[in-house]
Amino acid sequence: MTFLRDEIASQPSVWARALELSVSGLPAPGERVAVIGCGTSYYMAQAYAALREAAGQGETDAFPASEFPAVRPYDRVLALTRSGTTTEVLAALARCAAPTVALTADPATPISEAAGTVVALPFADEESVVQTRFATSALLLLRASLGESLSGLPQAAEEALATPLAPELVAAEQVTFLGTGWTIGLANEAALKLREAAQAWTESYHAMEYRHGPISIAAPDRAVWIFGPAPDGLVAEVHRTGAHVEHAPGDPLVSLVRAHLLAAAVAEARGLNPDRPRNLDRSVILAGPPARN
Ligand code: F1P
Repeated sequence: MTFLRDEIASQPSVWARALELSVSGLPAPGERVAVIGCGTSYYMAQAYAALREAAGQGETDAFPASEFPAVRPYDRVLALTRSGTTTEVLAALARCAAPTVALTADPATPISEAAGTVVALPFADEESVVQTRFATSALLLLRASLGESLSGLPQAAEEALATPLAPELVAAEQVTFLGTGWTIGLANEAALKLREAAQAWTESYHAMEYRHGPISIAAPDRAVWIFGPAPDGLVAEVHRTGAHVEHAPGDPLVSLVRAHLLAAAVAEARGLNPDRPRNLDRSVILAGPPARN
């Protein structure tokens, strides 16, 4: 058993704990908000930003922390960081004029000095370098703050964890993940998970952009995984390429948990330790002052 497997499996109970939290300091309706993070945390920022804006709660932009445009007049900046130590996140917060809030697994880190308000999810912290449950729990908490009713998701995740993956997915030589709106962030995250944990060849696209070139990659022994609603005709079109299509009904965040399972399964099939991915640490801590934009 790896930490990654344990942490993936713990998501139903960790999600239930996240949903019990009552937090303050998160963006209020009507505020103009920027959400920043790096890697997985950036992809969760993308998902939340799209959901918040779609919910009519205000203009919301997501940026990789390194690209945060500090000159723009935001009402609040939200940073996501499991470790609380990622250099680019700390540097971006230092340049913010607006009130800042950070979501972290570890408040005993520099993030607590850098952000005006800290929301901690220590019970979602992880041993594996590869993030799963912190990211999904943070997104769940943020979705709940938008007024979504999510009490059924822990049970749905439990069922998803108990359902075997299609053998075509585990054997696929390449997987492309697609999304629309908020699920673009999930597609990006799923693709990153397989690269980190399993050194797998993955790609991710906006679903409607997929026809504009990337579909050339689809072929037998490859797979396409669609998060959220599939654009009209796309599933049939991908089927015609011979690629396996994965498109589960239900909440797309639950589908992301199955992508976690795929990352673990492919790593195991390749004899890799997904807890300690090649060339990767728990967080990126850069020496010297980070580049400013
Ligand atoms: C962000 C991150 C992770 C990545 C790796 C390096 O960390 O980029 O997404 O998987 O572990 O760090 P954090 O700011 O959320 O701690």
